[in-house]
Formats: sequence, C-alpha cells, structure tokens
Amino acid sequence: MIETVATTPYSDQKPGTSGLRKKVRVFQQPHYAENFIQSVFDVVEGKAGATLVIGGDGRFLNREVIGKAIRMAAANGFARVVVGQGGILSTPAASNLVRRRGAIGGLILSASHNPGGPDEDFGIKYNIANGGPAPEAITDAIFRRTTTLDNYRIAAAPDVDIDTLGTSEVAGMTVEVIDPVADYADLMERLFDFPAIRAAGLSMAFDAMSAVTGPYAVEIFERRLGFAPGTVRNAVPLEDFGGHHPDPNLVHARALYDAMMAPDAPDFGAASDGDGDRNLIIGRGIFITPSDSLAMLAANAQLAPGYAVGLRGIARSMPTSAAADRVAAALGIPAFETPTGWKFFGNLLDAGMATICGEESAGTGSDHVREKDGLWAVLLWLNILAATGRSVAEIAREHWTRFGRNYYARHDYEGVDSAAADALMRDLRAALDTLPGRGFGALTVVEADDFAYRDPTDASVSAHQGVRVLFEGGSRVVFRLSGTGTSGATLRVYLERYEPPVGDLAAETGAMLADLVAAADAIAGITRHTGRTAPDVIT
Ligand code: VG1
Ligand code: CO
Repeated sequence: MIETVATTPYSDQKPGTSGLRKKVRVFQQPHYAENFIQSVFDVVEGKAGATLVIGGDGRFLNREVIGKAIRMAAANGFARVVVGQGGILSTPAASNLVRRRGAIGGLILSASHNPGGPDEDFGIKYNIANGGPAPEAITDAIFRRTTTLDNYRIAAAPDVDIDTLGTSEVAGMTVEVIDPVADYADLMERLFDFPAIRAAGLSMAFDAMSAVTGPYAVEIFERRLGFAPGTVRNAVPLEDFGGHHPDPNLVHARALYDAMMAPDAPDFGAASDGDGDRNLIIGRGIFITPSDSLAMLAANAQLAPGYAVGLRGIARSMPTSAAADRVAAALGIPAFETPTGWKFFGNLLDAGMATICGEESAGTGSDHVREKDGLWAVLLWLNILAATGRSVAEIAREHWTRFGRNYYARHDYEGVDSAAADALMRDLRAALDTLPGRGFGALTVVEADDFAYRDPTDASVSAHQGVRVLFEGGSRVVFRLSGTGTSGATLRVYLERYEPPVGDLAAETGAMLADLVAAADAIAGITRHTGRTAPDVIT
C-alpha cells in the first residue's frame, strides 16, 4: 500500500559541492530526508521499470534513511533497488554499480570527510545514469522542487532486511541486497597488474579511518594482493568513525604520517576518507601532495594494464596545482581546468576528452567510474612502484627533475562567521580590477579574476567559482568558500609556487610559500575580516 504524506517545504535543501550536507539533527526534523528524496525522485524522469542503486558510508542515520529511501523508491514506481549489504557502498563502488547495472541513478548517503555521529554530519547525494554526481542543472532542479513540495509517497510496509544477501519485494518493487565489495574489487583487478604488485613484495600501511573503505581494502590488499594481515588499519566502518574526522590529510591522518616518517616505515602509506573517494599518499619519509600525485599518476599511468593505450586528456579542478598541466603538455594531450567538485568532470569523461582527473583535496580518478576513487589511486601507485622497482621518493624526485616542482599548500580557516567570510569574498571580488601591477613583497600581480567555467561539451557556464590571483613567475593564490561544510563558513586559501627543473627542488614547502602567505593576507584581509591569524588546517 502506498501512502501519500502531507509535508511542508524546508528552505535550506540546496545541494552544495557534493550533495546535501547537514547536521544529523537537521536531518532528524520531521520529513526532512523524505522531502529531499521525494524532490530527487520528482526530478528523475523514466522511473517506471528503472533500477536505482542505494548505499552509503555507514555513518549514523545511514540505515534509517536507507530504509525510508527504499520504501519511497517503491512508492515512486522504480522497478528495482540494488542496495549494498548492511547499507554499505563506497562512493566509487556505487558509481560502478550504477554503470554495471544500467541503473537510472543512485542515492549515495554520505557526508564524506565530515565527522559522523548524532551530533555530527549526514548527507544525501544523487548520481545520474553515467554513475557520476548530478550536474548543476539537475541539482538546481532538485532544489527548486524542495521549495514547493507538499507531499511525498512512501510504501506503508516494514523496512526490508538489508543485511541478508538476496532479493525481496516491497510494494511490487524488487530489492536486491548485494555484496558491496565484489564487483568493485573485480574492476580493480581488470585495471591493474595484481600479479606484478603481489610479486613486488611491497610493505604498506593503509588507514581506512574507521570508514567505508575498510572492507574494500581488506579484500583487495590483504586477500587478493597478499599484503600482510593488519596492513589495513581501522578497517571496520563505525557509525561515528571512532570519533575522528575521516579526512585523509596530515592533520586527521597524523598517526599514519608519523608511521611513514619513522625509521621502520613501510614502503608505502595511504588513507582514504569517509566514503572512499579520496586518498592520501605518503611514501617512506615523503608526503606527496595530492596535486603532485595526480601529475605523477598521469605521467606513469601507461604502466598499468588499464591505461596501457595512453591517456586522452587530463582534467584538474581550478585550485589544483598546474603540475598535471605540464604532464599533459609533455604527453601532447589536452589539459582541462574545471570548478571544484567531481560533477564537473563527468561530461569530459563521457565525451572521451579526459581519462584521468584530480583535485587538490586528494581526489583522483579516471574514466573507469564517474566518481573520484581512493583505492584506485592507491592501486595505480602500487602498480607504478611494482613496474618500475622505484620508491615513492625516487618517482617524485625524477618527476620534479623533469617537470619542475609546484610547491603547494591549502590553508583552511574553519568555522568562520558566515557574514565575515561573505564580506571577505565580496571585498576581494570588488578589488580584482585594482590588483594587476601591484606588488606584495617580492611578488607582482599579473592577473586576477573570478573563475568561470564553460563546459566544452554542452557550453553550460558556472560562474563565481573562486578568486584567482596570479603573480609573475607562475605563483598563484586562490580564495574560495567551501561548499561542503555544515556550520559557519570555511575559507580555503590555495597557495602555489612553481620552481623549474633548474630551481630549488628540495626545499621545505612552508619556506617556499611564506611570501605567498603574506601576500594572501594583504590581498584578502584574512585577519581583518575573520580575526584569525593562522589557519586551522594546513594540507
Ligand atoms: C571539498 C573539496 C572538493 C571535493 C568536495 C567533495 O569541497 O574541496 O575538492 O570535491 O569536498 O569531496 P569544498 O566545497 O568543501 O571545498 V568529498 O570526498 O566530500 O565527496
Ligand atoms: Co569523499
């Protein structure tokens, strides 16, 4: 039996960089999740006879919302829902499933790197039939729908058992509970040379951060690749991620960093985030910035079977360093610069214009799915190490010697008063025309703009994607506000300085960027606007 439930709209259901993210308490308001899910379903055309994939990163509220989403899918005319056992699906595995099953789309329940638990964050994201995050035209339509919604439909039935593999039925719709790991692990085995990685006898520490990647990493690294038991740390997904931020950076994955800097460090260290789409790469004694990792992976990708034919193009988000552009130039393939967020890569991947994409926030991926993919990046690194017999440090040094080095850091100011952050960005935008020609210490501005992207496949334009200030010599500062936070504003300041192959390739990043840090404050008045004298997180 289908029930139609009267509801009233919420005004704050606008999806951000990666879906709708709010505090759990916000999602616990009456009908809050149902309103958003119904708005998604109202925007999706062709539901009759269609398959929908549902899964999440296992955080608090995951099961509850999955139960509702399944009953709502039945009431909205879907023919089949494919759901990961226990409600678990990493974001890249969900993307793969949508594609493999020819599904119309997927609901991914995650707030990614944001902490979980009753007082923390939850999120819902809709992915389209190509397996990728819904593009802006669709998220805008979903948001418009949320503002007028006055009822939702749900099957009046008990929640289905999502812990037992197999199929069942709810209100005429088939519910298929599948092993969340198997298809994804098979895909990885097709892309990478597992026998070579196994034979290389490498040692590794992988931190799953008590989030969704644990079961995937245990199956792939410890079972299929023969890494020692215990290689995967924090392997069991917990509803609150053990109280940690499942954000794979040098602050939140500090234990892994320390292990990799120790004298007895393993060959390779990596971590992933809450929903498994990001990666942190640390070699023995050397941290690889995500922007460099993207460039190094692209430069060596042809060593892996899945990329032996070479790359069609490389895409990076605007704040990501230009290191990947230099690789694209050397390979004679196009380089694309998109706004922040994976949804902007989908069209380029679908059109076969780019093969590898990446973001400075530790997201890297390829055309094998339509999401960034943490384990994919780790496996491509392992494949490269196995094929070359080189260490991470050697690969990095050779790369810089050939292409030069883009020193890079991101400074995050978290929990800033929203009005103060908005004022900072407004003043900055208003001053853009006055910046060219001005000097800040030894740095001279050559260009300053508010980044706008025109998608080359459909000519859609996304404006106001972040302020870029370019200096003579290729250094750069970028300012933007986060679109994934759930309290106050987060100001992100991205700092980049290029050293050519003949320059200083072995310096401390902090020292190399000191001038830029000072210039960033002088240009944007960070302290004046926010009262902060230092960032909360440096990655
Ligand atoms: C952040 C990152 C961005 C990433 C997004 C989603 O967005 O900067 O690169 O695509 O998170 O990643 P923002 O708007 O907070 O800067 V995830 O792993 O949260 O799905
Ligand atoms: Co994520």
